[in-house]
Amino acid sequence: MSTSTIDHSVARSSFVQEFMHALSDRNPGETEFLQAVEECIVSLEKVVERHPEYRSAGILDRIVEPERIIQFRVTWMDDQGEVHVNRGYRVQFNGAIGPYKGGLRFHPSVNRSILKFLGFEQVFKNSLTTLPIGGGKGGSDFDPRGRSDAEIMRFCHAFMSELFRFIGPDTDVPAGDIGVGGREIGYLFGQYRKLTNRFTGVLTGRGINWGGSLIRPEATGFGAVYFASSMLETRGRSLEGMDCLVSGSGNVAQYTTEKVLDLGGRVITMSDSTGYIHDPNGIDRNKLQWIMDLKNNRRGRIAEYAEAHSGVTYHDHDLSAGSSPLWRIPAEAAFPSATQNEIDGAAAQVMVDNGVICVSEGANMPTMPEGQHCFIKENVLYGPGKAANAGGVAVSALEMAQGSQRMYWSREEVDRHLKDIMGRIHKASLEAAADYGVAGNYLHGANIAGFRKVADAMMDQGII
Ligand code: NDP
Ligand code: 2IT
Repeated sequence: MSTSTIDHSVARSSFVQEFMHALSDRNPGETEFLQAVEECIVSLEKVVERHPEYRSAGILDRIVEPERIIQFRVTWMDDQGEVHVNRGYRVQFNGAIGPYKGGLRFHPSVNRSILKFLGFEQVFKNSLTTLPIGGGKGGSDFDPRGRSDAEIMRFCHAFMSELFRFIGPDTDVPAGDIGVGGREIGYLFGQYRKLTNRFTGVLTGRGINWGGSLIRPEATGFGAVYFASSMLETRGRSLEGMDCLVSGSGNVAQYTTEKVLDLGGRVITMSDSTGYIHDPNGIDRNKLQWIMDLKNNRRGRIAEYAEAHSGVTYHDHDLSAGSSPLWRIPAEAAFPSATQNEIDGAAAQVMVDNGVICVSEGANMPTMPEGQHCFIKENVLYGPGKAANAGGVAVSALEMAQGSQRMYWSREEVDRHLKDIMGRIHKASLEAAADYGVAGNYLHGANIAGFRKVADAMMDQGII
């Protein structure tokens, strides 16, 4: 047991201040990346105090520097014959424990900072899964909204025409993220196969007829709910009968809602980038199916849900102006599942005041630092994204294993592995937190548990 404990206060130690000062000088303007690192380094300070060998081997300085960043031009033609140029990226952040692994995001907000924050988080998350995968992330500032199927296909083919040189089943294995689902993975895989003449497990989230895994589409949302259940269990509670807030209405939000229903809870909100719906009667299975059709096939706005169902209210929100009013609706559990920085300090305080006792992050870094402090101070069961949403990448790694074996596992078998992995992440996070004197703090616990395995692998491999 350590004698040193981690400081919960907002005030930063001089070690953290100096580290962040140097990092921000080296990475000017990369606010999301700096935020993700700071959130982690506060936990790691105590680890390097206990393990001075990490400090002398420069592990912290190395772990915040991506091993490689690739940036490329993506040129494509729209349906009217107009030529467009987008930026494509792949951040190969850390490969110490396995091939780089992480999603591709297609969204107009994508830039180096966002992909570096996501890649950095992915290193710790992938380590927590206990599976042999390093961390990476990629994507483009391409905006898929309003684009035809043919345009999406041409963009994906153009994107892969550059990316294919840098990835491979033992090198770097991308998957989906915001704006990249089964359809896009199909087009990306087709182009990779054409260019290389190889059918390999170079991407995950593949279709079930061409190397995909059952439960991969469901895995992130299911996993976030399994994680919430484990957290609630520590207080003798369950999701049964609980009102839950879900944000987003994409892949993660949809399967979070499905699993909450399986476990007897009620989801009363969902959202998209333009607004949110509040359904006090709860989104039942039929209504969820309706949302899946709306979002996955018709590609419409969540506002349409309020027009099609009675007793539902819809409100616009402008997320650039602050957290969505969605978070002001009284509930007991919350599953932020849209994007980063959705919950600020004020929104977190309102959630706590209104009865939220459990927050499980399906999205990556959805809670801002002030919000995290509020949840921890108020003793909320707070599951940070790198632990709570690790189910998606975990089942991606199971897809890689099935592909290597040329085998398919049943739904039940994959789901059993997923539950087991989420349970182990929960346990490892709790144990690491207790070991460092911050029992019950999943944020520090996940950072520390994820870090140790990568740091030890880097030590074993020498100064590279
Ligand atoms: P989808 O593209 O399927 O859905 C994203 C949802 O979030 C949509 O409802 C979208 O609204 C909304 N959204 C996206 N960007 C913004 C924004 N800037 N402001 C407000 N709303 C926004 O993505 P996923 O469900 O796959 O991803 C959601 C989150 O989960 C992300 O943080 C992602 O990194 C994380 N994640 C995803 C994993 C996966 O396996 N897919 C694994 C682990 C984490 P609209 O429909 O209007 O675009
Ligand atoms: O953020 C994430 O973990 C993902 N987008 C999934 C990555 C993956 O490789 O399945």
